[in-house]
Amino acid sequence: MSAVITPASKRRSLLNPVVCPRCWTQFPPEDVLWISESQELLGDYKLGETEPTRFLPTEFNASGFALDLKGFPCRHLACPHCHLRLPTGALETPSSFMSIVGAPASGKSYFLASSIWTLRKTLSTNFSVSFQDADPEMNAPIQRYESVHFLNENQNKITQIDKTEVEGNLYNLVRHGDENVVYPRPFVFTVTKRSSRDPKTFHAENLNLYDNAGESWLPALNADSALYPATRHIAKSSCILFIYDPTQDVRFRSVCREFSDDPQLGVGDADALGARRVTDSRQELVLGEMIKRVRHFRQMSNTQRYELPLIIVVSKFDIWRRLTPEIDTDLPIDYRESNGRRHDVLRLDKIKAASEAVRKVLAERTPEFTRAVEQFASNAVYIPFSATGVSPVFDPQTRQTGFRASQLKPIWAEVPMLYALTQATQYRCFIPVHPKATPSAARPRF
Ligand SMILES: Nc1nc2c(ncn2[C@@H]2O[C@H](COP(=O)(O)OP(=O)(O)OP(=O)(O)O)[C@@H](O)[C@H]2O)c(=O)[nH]1
Ligand SMILES: [Mg+2]
Repeated sequence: MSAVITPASKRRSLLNPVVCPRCWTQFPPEDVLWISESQELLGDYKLGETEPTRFLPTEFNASGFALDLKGFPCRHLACPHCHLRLPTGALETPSSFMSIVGAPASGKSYFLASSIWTLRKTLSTNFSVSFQDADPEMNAPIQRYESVHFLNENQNKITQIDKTEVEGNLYNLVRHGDENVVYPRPFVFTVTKRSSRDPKTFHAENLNLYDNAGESWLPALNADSALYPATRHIAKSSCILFIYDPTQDVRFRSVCREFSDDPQLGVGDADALGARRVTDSRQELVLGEMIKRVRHFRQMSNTQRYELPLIIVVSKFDIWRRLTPEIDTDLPIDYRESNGRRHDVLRLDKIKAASEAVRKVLAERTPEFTRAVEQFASNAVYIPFSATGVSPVFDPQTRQTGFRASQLKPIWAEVPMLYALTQATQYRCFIPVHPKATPSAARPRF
């Protein structure tokens, strides 16, 4: 259920329970901690000496902001369990989660950069949905991803998004008793839409996404644990996006070499191979590990099927698109008219048609993968996707590998997330869908 915000309701209606997007603990809103503002109030027993002190307030100012021990009004809230800062609006706006899963170098970070960048525009232009950083400071890493390619001053400079590490600035360390627990940092977006029934009312949801390192999804003992719960958002997520990279499979690579010289296929200049972060993970094993974790954290039996949406995002479509010439890569967005007003709809029939074409190609070459997907999930869809639309290039002079902003042409960059938003129950009212094309006679003339 999304938060309903009306201008008349000056009093805030609080969620109960609130879900922390950092440690996924549920807590009543009255337990929330405030973060001191005074520079003299430093030190928190869970976060360390340099962090502002967290506290349960006893005094508030006239605007309802807690006063810290030095009398300064505070702005930020923290989770009572992990003490990490909560995104703005966390007490009023429900949190929902989507999990992005995939092997190292499968394209997860590029997926995030390219889909968030395009979603910001498409959601507002086509669907009158606002998609904003719930807390720009928390979302800084993803803004950096977007800037690397889409807002680069020098459009010809070769740049690339770095590999996601298993430690560093995408994680927070929290002391619980004698143990340190490392939580992944969420990227939080507030998705807001005006109600069609009552234009004075808005629906809002906080969407939480995480950029895990591929290593955290591998079937290894310490890839995810109680002290390193890097992937446990999967227990909460209303939709899983599994990034499948065909170039990591030798059977795909040999076919694609016939028409592509992308360095990830192991062709061309040996130096340019730097462009291919060699991993060759067996992706059906990564899928198997994900299934194991989903079953464990959701307490599902081995025979129970997963009924929430599972989207297999088949990445690097620019390389393998020749295998599916029937896929129409125009955006699957069309328009309808009702009561003399035009509104855009997502064409599910085009997505289903693309899914069938992609599934056929995968089932021919990697049948073990499609079989595992379909045994597990009753609601699986395969969506082709390219974050860049072109292959990485290698500059022998600077010895740099990456992409030039001027050459990027993402393909269906926003489609997997748009589809996910139509499937996750929390967002069903945000994007209208339609099962078929608008008859040409019904199309508005301009
Ligand atoms: N041709 C092509 N290459 C891509 C595309 N997207 C990503 N790549 C390449 O794939 C590499 C890996 O992509 P990442 O997004 O960093 O992969 P990741 O899944 O985040 O990897 P980890 O951080 O190691 O888990 C990049 O360095 C790019 O060179 C694409 O759409 N087309
Ligand atoms: Mg990454």
